[in-house]
Amino acid sequence: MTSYEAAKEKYAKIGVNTDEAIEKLKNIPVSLHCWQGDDVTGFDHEGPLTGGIQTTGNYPGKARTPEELMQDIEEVIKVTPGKKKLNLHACYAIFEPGEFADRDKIEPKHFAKWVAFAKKHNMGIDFNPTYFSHDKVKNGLTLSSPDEETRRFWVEHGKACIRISEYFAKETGIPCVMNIWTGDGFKDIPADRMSPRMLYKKSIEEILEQPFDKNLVKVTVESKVFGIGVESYTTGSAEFTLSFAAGHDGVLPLMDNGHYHPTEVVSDKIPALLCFFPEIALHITRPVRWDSDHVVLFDDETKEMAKEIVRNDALNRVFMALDYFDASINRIGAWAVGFRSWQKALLNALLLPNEKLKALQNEAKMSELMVWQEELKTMPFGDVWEEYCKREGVVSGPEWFDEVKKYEKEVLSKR
Ligand SMILES: [Mn+2]
Repeated sequence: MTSYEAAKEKYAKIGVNTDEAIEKLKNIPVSLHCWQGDDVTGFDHEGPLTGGIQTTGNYPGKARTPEELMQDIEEVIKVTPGKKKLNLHACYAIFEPGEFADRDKIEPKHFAKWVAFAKKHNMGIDFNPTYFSHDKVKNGLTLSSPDEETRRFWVEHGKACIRISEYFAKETGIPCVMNIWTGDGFKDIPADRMSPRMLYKKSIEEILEQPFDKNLVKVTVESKVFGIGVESYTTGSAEFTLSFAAGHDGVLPLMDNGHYHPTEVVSDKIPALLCFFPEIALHITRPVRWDSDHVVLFDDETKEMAKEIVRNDALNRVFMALDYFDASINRIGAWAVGFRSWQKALLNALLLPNEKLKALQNEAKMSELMVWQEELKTMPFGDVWEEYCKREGVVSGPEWFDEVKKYEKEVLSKR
């Protein structure tokens, strides 16, 4: 008997079918963020990353061109199991030599190479307007700027991104999640907290005037609590974005783990929002003290988030995307650890006897529930993970990193 067969029997005894869990996991798309490969730089500008976000570290070998970034993504695909979607930011537009289009003028053709890449790997594409790292960010504001010319520029950017998102959906045959996030806010105490929010509301409403098929483009709005240099006030706060999504048909709320106060957890917010929204979206990351965008690990909160999605039968209602960037370690290793961790969290959730646990709660058998929850932690999860990786054609143990080391030696170290 193999270790997998033994594990399968143990799980069967608690009413869990491991083969079914593996089959289900294979087909759950998770969005892989392109920006881990180049520290959120992109290809449409020179200059630093701005807008309240920051990458730390200067590990050698970062991708400098679209070709390098695509090559790196292929390396991540090699060492990670599971179905993927590609997540792009508008600043990753690819221009021909001598060609340039500013953010308000970008077109589908500037992303044709990404579409070809996604098709090659059977991936859908998600998209994000880029409201940072640009000289039209005026006094830290974009969509909530009181300067009409600035605000209009960024509204036009949003509309251009809806057109590009629809192009992605049509080309790949898979709906595109388009996420609106801005770092708009103030470093110090503002004199007027409401006017920027009224402008932000008006701006997103104007972006949504762009005609599009709501089945093809899922517009999401992401909240934030603060950013670097904008510690005192964020226009797109949790209450703002949640209310906006609730009040606008076809707009989904997007929650990022790092965008709440440190004792708040997204795992508890997922079921709260599922009571009201047909669909929601997530940016899965790991905040450490602040919105630090650390690599996702197979830790308690990550596990809890996956449990809430799986046990509420919401796998087809929650759009899952990774969103972190670490420049202090091998970027491909960072990418792959995060993707593998979320896969583990989903598999872990799929291997729980969720109906039994719910029944214990409903019968108020709380000591028995605690006993079960603790005993389940030592079930042979690793053997099922190993089998899943095997079926997906990737290495299950730490040896997967050998491939990344080889790639670092042969490719990254020569950049
Ligand atoms: Mn995010």
